[in-house]
Amino acid sequence: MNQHLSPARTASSACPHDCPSTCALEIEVVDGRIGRVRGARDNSFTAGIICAKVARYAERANHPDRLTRPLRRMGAKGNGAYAPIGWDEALDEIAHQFREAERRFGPEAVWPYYYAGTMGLVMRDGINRLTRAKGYSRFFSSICVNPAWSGFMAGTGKLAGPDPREMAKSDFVVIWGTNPVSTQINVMTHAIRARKERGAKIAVVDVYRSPTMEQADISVLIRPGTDGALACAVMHVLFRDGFADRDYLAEFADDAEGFEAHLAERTPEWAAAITGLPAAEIEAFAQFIGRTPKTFIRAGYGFTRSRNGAVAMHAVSCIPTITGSWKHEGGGVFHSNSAIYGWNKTMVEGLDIPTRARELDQSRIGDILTGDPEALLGGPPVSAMLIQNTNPVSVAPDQETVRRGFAREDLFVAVHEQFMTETAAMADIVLPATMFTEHDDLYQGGGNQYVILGPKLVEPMGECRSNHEVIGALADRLGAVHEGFQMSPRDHIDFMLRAAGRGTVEALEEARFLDIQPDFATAHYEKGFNWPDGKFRLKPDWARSRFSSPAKFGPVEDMPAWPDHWAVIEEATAEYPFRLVTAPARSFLNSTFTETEGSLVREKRPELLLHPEDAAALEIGDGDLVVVTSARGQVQLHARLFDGLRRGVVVAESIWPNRAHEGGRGINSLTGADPVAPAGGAALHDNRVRIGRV
Ligand SMILES: Nc1nc2c(c(=O)[nH]1)N[C@H]1C(S)=C(S)[C@@H](COP(=O)(O)OP(=O)(O)OC[C@H]3O[C@@H](n4cnc5c(=O)[nH]c(N)nc54)[C@H](O)[C@@H]3O)O[C@H]1N2
Ligand SMILES: Nc1nc2c(c(=O)[nH]1)N[C@H]1C(S)=C(S)[C@@H](COP(=O)(O)OP(=O)(O)OC[C@H]3O[C@@H](n4cnc5c(=O)[nH]c(N)nc54)[C@H](O)[C@@H]3O)O[C@H]1N2
Ligand code: SF4
Ligand SMILES: [Mo]
Repeated sequence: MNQHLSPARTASSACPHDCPSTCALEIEVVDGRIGRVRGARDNSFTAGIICAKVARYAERANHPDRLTRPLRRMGAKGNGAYAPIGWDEALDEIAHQFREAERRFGPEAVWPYYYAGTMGLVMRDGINRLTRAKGYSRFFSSICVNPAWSGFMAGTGKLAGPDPREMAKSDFVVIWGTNPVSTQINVMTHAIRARKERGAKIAVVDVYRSPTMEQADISVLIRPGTDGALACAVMHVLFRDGFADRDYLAEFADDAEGFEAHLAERTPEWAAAITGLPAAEIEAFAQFIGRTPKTFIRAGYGFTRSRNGAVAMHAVSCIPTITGSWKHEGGGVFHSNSAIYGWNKTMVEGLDIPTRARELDQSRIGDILTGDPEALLGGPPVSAMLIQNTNPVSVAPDQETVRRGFAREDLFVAVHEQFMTETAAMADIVLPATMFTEHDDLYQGGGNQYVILGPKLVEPMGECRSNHEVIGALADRLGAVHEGFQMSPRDHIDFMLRAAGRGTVEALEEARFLDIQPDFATAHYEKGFNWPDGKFRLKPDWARSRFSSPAKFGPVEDMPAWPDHWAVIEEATAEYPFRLVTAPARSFLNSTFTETEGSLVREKRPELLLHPEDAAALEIGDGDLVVVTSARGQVQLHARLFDGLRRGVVVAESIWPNRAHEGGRGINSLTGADPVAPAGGAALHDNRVRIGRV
């Protein structure tokens, strides 16, 4: 026994990762370091369960490869040579380069870039305060949620739905286009509760036999990008067989007659040809939904990462409007609760600072850094960046272009990171960042309804500083003025809680988390959907999407008037006969955890799941190295023969670093950055490819 160790204590926190579960955590703290991490049992959504990768978080937090000192690049870009420097020197250099960029091209030449590596509202979003105060180019966030959210809001008018815990009270749980066993484990807790306590059946709609589909009673295995067709055929059957709730439709839908007429030709046979799912299975699935008023659809993000993703999400969200299952406890569709929080972000993001600076699209970072005039919105080049909480040189689509952009000698990049990611390795200045247990922050559930405090539990490792500290220090040097820069993270948390009428930071510290679930009538749209007439939009107005940006993305004018199979996906061709999906790997979280041994031993190596009959036709054997090519690039992976796919569909569980692949090119060399209509985003699972032997 180590005598000097202070006794372990257990502290409460929130998982900071970009995961809809937002688990409430209990963390052991021993001798100034974190130890075991468990799920809070008394949090009714987390219910004591967390994923394996966060349960072994000590491995990541106490990792010997963590960045602990600011670094300056020594040799050529990307050659990996860095020398430690002091914080003042590093911050002075960044400020100098930002001023220099501004002097040459104006403030829009600086582009602060961030994403959701931490979901803490203070640490994630504070960078926007600096952006606004300096008039830098704004950041249009698009890579993850835009197709899904714009699609969901097209019908309901609001990004919220039934209490996600109600899944346990449903009789039919439909897990649609998400793989919760890997990506949000707590959905399974509630789904399995429904099965155990009520004998509910669980259906999974996916494009491969995912770990979640392994647990399903009903497997709905379709081709990628065909969910709109499946949903339409389901609704065709619901109308045809008398499962439509006509009274509900009369009160709560815009044009049920028009929609029924539109669906007349969207038969199960029609959908079978598109989805690859036999018509009899579509019939059976639809009948089950029709006969089960308490059908709870849990719609994920995966199926929206296609060029028709928003249309697909809207189509799925129409199903309970046809059956009226929104009315029932344990019925309806749930996707995200983001609209229930209503935070006042004025202090964190400096929203009271007027700015007319251009908004550059996150997903098009490759085009932007390589000077595409359209992606630059006609403005100056981007010549200086600060990057926090994201790793675009792994995760961004069109990776070949991204890498060319980052290689530009005239581009200054500062990366604030916990590890030497592939993005950090392209930086001129690297700054070491704290982890969630080393700073205070506030978290909200996307897939649940909790507000959770994540307090500072241990001292930062080495010289690590938080995002908030870095933004404040740069603001000082750059003369950026806003009250938010004078506030501590706890002040910010307190401000947001008070402004939302949710008490104070001290009270939240005591309570640990707050359940802010809206009442049943609100959550189930009993008083109507979020439109002036209260009617769900079966026929959406895509041109006036209720989403964050007034700008239009993708071919909005071509979007179908009604839910449909919108044939804008990258259909296979003779040249590119396969459809590739880059679904999340269970032991990674995007590109996070690719540094921990515990995840690497489980994921082993970058693989391509390939149907045995397709493999035989290509003379590819299990374990063979194959080369996968799209119009955008080439990647090498090892084939794994797997029969849980429709023929012609391949899956590469992601996101491995580029450098983990033979040949040094990662999966996003294949994906495209062309925006998904109507609100932008990347069609990461919508790729036509060809496969060959190396
Ligand atoms: N382990 C792990 N957990 C994660 C992540 C991770 O990378 N790894 N990422 C986190 C992030 S950032 C997010 S946004 C969430 C996302 O979590 P989810 O909502 O689960 O969405 P995805 O993980 O993108 O996709 C999940 C499933 O969608 C399927 N899919 C792909 N295309 C189609 C399609 O066209 N139709 C249908 N029906 N299914 C399709 C994939 O095969 C996969 O099984 O997960 C978070 N949690
Ligand atoms: N092919 C393919 N590509 C994808 C996806 C896919 O399914 N397939 N998924 C997409 C999706 S949904 C998303 S959301 C994106 C996500 O992609 P990213 O935003 O890049 O997510 P992560 O890879 O987790 O990177 C987060 C980084 O933030 C760092 N970080 C964490 N906390 C902090 C902090 O407090 N401060 C600082 N300074 N840094 C911190 C971590 O060390 C990590 O390197 O990837 C997208 N790319
Ligand atoms: S399931 Fe998601 S929120 Fe929960 S611990 Fe794992 S990564 Fe974090
Ligand atoms: Mo995401």
